Amino acid sequence: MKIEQTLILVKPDGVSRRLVGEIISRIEAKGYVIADLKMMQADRALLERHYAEHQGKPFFEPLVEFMLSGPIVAIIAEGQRVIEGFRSLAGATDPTVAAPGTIRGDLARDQGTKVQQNLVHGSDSPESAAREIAIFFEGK
Ligand code: D4T
Repeated sequence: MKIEQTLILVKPDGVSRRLVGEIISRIEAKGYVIADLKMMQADRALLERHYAEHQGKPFFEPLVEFMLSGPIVAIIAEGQRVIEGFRSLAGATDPTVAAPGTIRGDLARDQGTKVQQNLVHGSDSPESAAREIAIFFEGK
């Protein structure tokens, strides 16, 4: 059986707040394997591909601007049901209501910005994971 993989991003707020280690620790402590990892500065073309489903929504441009505002860390994590498991570790999109115990619930809050600064992204389905891994890790 092929072990499932997911694409995780530590967003610019996670890097600038020095939470990369904390976030990776939570992924590893849960038992998932870090299969690949890189720090990078995303460009607009890459983000427009990644967030294609959100094109035209009011938060799209603020989201792209936020994701361009500093370096991010792209991670491939793997393990049985890691897609679902990381979404659970991350917590709800809105950090104000994300459950305590989750990455967003413990470490993020509303900053009054046009887009939620919620520390992490995680793929939401096997199809998204395959698509997003190909965007951030060409050739994988
Ligand atoms: P990502 O994609 O970053 O893991 O977040 P989610 O899967 O939890 O949320 P998403 O793709 O629906 O949204 C992408 C990104 O946009 C921000 N956002 C989203 C926002 O600021 N306001 C909104 O109403 C929505 C839906 C948060 C994450």
